[in-house]
Amino acid sequence: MLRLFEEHRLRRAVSLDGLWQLERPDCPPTSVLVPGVWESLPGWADYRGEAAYTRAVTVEREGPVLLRFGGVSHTAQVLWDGQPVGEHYNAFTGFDVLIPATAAGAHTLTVRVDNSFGPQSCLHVPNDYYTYGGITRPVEMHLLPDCFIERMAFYSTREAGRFFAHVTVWLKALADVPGLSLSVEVSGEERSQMVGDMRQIRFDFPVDAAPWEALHARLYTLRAVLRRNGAPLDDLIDRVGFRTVAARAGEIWLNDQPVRLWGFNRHEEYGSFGCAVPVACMAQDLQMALELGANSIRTSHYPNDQRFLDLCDEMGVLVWEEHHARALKGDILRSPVFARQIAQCNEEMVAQHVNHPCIYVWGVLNECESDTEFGRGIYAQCIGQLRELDPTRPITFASCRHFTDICLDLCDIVSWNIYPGWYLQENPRDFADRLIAWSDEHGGAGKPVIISEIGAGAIPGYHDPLRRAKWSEERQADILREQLSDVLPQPRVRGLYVWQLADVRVDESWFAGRPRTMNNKGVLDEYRRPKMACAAVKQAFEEAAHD
Ligand code: ADA
Repeated sequence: MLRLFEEHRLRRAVSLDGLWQLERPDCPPTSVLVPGVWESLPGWADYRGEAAYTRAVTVEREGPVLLRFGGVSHTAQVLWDGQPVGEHYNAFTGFDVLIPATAAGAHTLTVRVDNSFGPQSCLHVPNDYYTYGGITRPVEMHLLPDCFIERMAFYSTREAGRFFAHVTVWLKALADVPGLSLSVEVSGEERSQMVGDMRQIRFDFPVDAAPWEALHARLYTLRAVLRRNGAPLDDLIDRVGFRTVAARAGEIWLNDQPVRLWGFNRHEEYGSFGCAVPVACMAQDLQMALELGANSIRTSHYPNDQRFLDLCDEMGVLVWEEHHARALKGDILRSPVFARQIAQCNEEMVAQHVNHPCIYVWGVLNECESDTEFGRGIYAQCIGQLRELDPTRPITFASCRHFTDICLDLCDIVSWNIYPGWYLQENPRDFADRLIAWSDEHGGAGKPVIISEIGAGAIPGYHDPLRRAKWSEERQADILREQLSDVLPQPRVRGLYVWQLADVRVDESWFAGRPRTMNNKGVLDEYRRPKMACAAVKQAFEEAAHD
């Protein structure tokens, strides 16, 4: 299932996870598990191109059907009984395909998947992480009534110590359905309203609720029920937390208290499962990060699986969630395809993830062109769009344009990717001090600062007793120790993310700079075996927590 809890008590939602048939022109069909990446299969380890997934589906009754995909990497064309019914681009956001009228009985569902690079794919490019192929997140089929709940958005405010719930519910009608009413319920408070011809209905009401805090999560069930002449027709359930978040006066505020964040950048990837990370491995990642003293994760560099965010909600781990853009260059940024794809990614990320209390900030455009006037236009566009879609969260971007960035005035939190002692032969303390002083004079004054990436690489198991050799575990540990002890206590630094939690596969084009064709800056290897750097990071995070 797409989430870690039941989203419906009334609506019939069926999981389509399990064995599907996978085929491509030069290979016999094979049975594969969905979700998964095709790179896990014998003979498919480096396949880039098109392939088709097919399975039989039984629909229990005539009527509208919704197919809900958590993620397909990276382009999907969906066919129902051989007829095209929908398509989607981008591995890291989900999508729905609505089939307004379906006969009861057996049907065939086919998903044509393409993971190739080219002008039609501006977000998935050869990169410092791998673009896998496949249906990589869960799939569900929903049997719908003629009018149904499309989605709901929740946020909370606090006045005089009391929380207020703000809930917007979107309905979709496939036919004229009279006599509709809608109710929402959270923490024992219920509100209802007649629907008439409204398709977007908002409720605002006070609630007695305990706050959602970092590492101390309190979650509440929010349920919307649609009724026809009083009889239940459809419902939708989400889990929400009551909290406020803000960035002002140099601090990040959670429930009006300043918080300091430290943790890891994490790619959604695990050994031979690629980006289709099993939920047990997601939980293990969080447990290991917490054990190392982290209280926060950055979802570099794309929106994550809902189940990972569900775990963060439950464990009280604060999340920097990022849209999908890593170090994209001028020609891509100038393409109209990019403008469309990044706008769609922003829309889907917010619509799908807005209710997660764990997300405290949206990140955009990691290391893109924030030092040119043209690039500034793109940053302004993305940040403006996100502010409209979600006015309740701060916005940031991770920059490597040290001493040249011209976009810091656009965001709420200034974030720097720095690698002193690795790419830069600089003393970490001096470098961070100089950079932060510079950013304070170039649009960042009064804004909290996050060191969004810092780290060094090590090939797992490669040791140097002299602690000098590049890629040795000892050298990585020493560099990280120095970086963290220098940078974490910097008074303007309100957050820091080590690059990165675990090693990941990279595209072949990174061959020259990446031993094992992996990004080896994990403190864990790709199977979560700890490197020596873990001890250095744990000590630094624990010291920061006791400051
Ligand atoms: C960048 C980038 C990361 C990764 C890192 C590195 O800052 O944001 O995705 O590539 O550098 O390992 O060099």
